[in-house]
Amino acid sequence: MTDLREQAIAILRTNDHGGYTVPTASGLYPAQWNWDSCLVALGFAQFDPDRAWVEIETLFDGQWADGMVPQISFREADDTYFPNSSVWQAGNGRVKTSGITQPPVAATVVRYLTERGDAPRLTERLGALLPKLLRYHRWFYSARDPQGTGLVSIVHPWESGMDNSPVWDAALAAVEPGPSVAHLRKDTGFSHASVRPTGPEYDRYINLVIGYRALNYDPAKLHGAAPFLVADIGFNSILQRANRDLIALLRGAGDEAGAVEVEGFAARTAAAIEACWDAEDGFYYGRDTRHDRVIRKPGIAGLLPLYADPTVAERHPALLRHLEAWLEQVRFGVPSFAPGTPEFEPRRYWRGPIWLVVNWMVLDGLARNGQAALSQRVLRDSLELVRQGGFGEYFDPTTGEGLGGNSFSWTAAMCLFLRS
Ligand code: 9YW
Repeated sequence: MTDLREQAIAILRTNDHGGYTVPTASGLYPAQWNWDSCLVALGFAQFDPDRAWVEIETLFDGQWADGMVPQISFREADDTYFPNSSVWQAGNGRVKTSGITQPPVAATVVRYLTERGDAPRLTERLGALLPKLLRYHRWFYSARDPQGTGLVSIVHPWESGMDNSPVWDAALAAVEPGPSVAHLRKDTGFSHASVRPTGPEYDRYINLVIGYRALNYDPAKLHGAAPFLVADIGFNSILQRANRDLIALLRGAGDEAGAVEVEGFAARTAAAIEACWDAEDGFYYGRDTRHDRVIRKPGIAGLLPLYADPTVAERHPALLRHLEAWLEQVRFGVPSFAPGTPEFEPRRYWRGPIWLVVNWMVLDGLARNGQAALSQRVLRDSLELVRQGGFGEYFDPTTGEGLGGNSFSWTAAMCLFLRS
């Protein structure tokens, strides 16, 4: 058997469709996904630094005039995916895209690539990307937090990247299902229906898209009209970490005005994330902005303030006790939702399975918070999962079985990155 590193490199090379990487070789996702591309760049950086930058550069070719970086850029035949570009009917004139975004890891990844310092034309490339990153972050605060609360809201579960997490159940149930799309779905032709989101969830996902399409994805209208409007704790933590990384990049490049502007965003968000701490449960919860209520559901997103802020563990050791309790109940960590709860399903997508990209955020956050032993535990589990479960899309925390799409790009990338 070839070495894991060689297998991971082969997967990234195979899934490289010419400057952008499809998430899987299986045909399940025939396009460029936003956070997949950024996280895949961390893998390319381990063997082809130039190609790592190209991944981010192509992603930003899809950026909209208002600054949004879309969830999906459609760059090839997309008939095996639903909803494809003909359903979304969106883009920036150059690239066909979806009309929503995804967790903004770009600035964090660009900082990592910059600090490695091993790519050709680095200063020039960073100089070209920085204004785009700044416009992206500005867009979040104007389009998705018009009241200046410090928390940005997502308008679709797909924006969270954690599509069918139980965290969305109540907010999504309040959305009109619209007509059934069961006959249009393509995903269940690639993966068994039992490990994918359900029919009622898909009907609502699509009905949201149709509603937003009718508004031309205009942010000024979306925030007021979106039936699904959620200030997710994971999304805001990822944005906050990216704010901090963007500040460092801007300052490093001598853009003091830009750095100060993002410091303003970050100060608001730091305070707002802290206000999400629930002292009674010892956990961080996001809010349903549309219905003005706390979402008291223990998803892995509640651990991500660790990734945003190195002082969380010191302030809230109770958060670590949750993680330890979760790890005691499964063979491998970290499950995407608290095991032992009625909603926990170890094989169904974001309702329990492990996703290595989120494992990276958790273990990185733990390490920055001085929790070396716990961080090492999550690292060991992550690499062991690939060793014995292969390069699946996600993994069953009770057995370690790889599930979903195969030869998965971000799993291969995390294997390379975490071994480095
Ligand atoms: C979809 C590509 C994407 C990821 C998401 C994951 C899934 C399905 O696959 O979304 O149809 O968009 O939930 O996080 O980016 O790997």
